[in-house]
Amino acid sequence: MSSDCVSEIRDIAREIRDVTQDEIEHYKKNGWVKLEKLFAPEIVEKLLQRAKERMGQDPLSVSRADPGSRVSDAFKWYSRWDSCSYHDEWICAVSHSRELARIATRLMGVSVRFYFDQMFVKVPATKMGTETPWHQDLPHHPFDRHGALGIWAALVDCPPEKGAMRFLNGTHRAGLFGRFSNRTDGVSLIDENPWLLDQYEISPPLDLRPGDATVHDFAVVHCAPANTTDSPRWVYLTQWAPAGALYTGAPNHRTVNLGLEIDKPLLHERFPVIAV
Ligand SMILES: O=C(O)CCC(=O)C(=O)O
Repeated sequence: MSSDCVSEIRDIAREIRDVTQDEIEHYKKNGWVKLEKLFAPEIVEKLLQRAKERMGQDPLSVSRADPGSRVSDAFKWYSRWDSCSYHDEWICAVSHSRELARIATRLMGVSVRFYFDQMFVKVPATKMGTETPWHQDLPHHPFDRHGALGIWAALVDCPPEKGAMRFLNGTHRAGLFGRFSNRTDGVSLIDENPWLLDQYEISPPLDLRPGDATVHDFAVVHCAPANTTDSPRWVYLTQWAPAGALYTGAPNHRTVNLGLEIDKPLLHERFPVIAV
């Protein structure tokens, strides 16, 4: 990539806006926040274009072993391109930008480590894009502490019927309830803990425009409805961890076979601390 191109990307990254104090307070209180117009239209267009080039207009997942090829979707309800910034320098300049890291830092309140990114495409329900059951992210990740978060940015219009997420306000402080993301028995976190619906309010249905995002704490209980529209829900997700979090060894494809040491920070080129 030429240096001109890199400086053009840096300029684009400057168009990722900062968070306001009200948004930080909403996030701390509820464990999630909606950030309207987080990404400028130029960024959204290019992210979408690159995602479609790699995944196809009628998207399939990108193979982790061979990022040049497409494979059927392992989890059926969405197609994904994992670690896209690792395979695309333009995306990397956005995902690893100070601007995005600053948002994660200000919401988390500590220095942050880039953890992962992904094109996350829920296909229409007629093609298996069914609901994402209630779950927390944190039990699936190898961190010794709370704080990690995901920035989930819509690249297309994303009304409730296309699968914009719902959150149980404040449950990031309610404790951890276990691993429910990849269950095959159909049991969701709420099936085992129905009392949560009495004690915590469900966030309102969200209607996101391209470039709007929701940010959520890995510990907040959340879900997403099925995509009942006839087109794919294109989303770009980045995930961030507290820089000081220590690796616990809990299995996750993001960290497997990277030589990470238990009880040490995630010292690896894939997980840089990004100063803001
Ligand atoms: O996009 C979805 O359907 C679910 C996303 C989610 O659970 C997450 O990003 O943690």
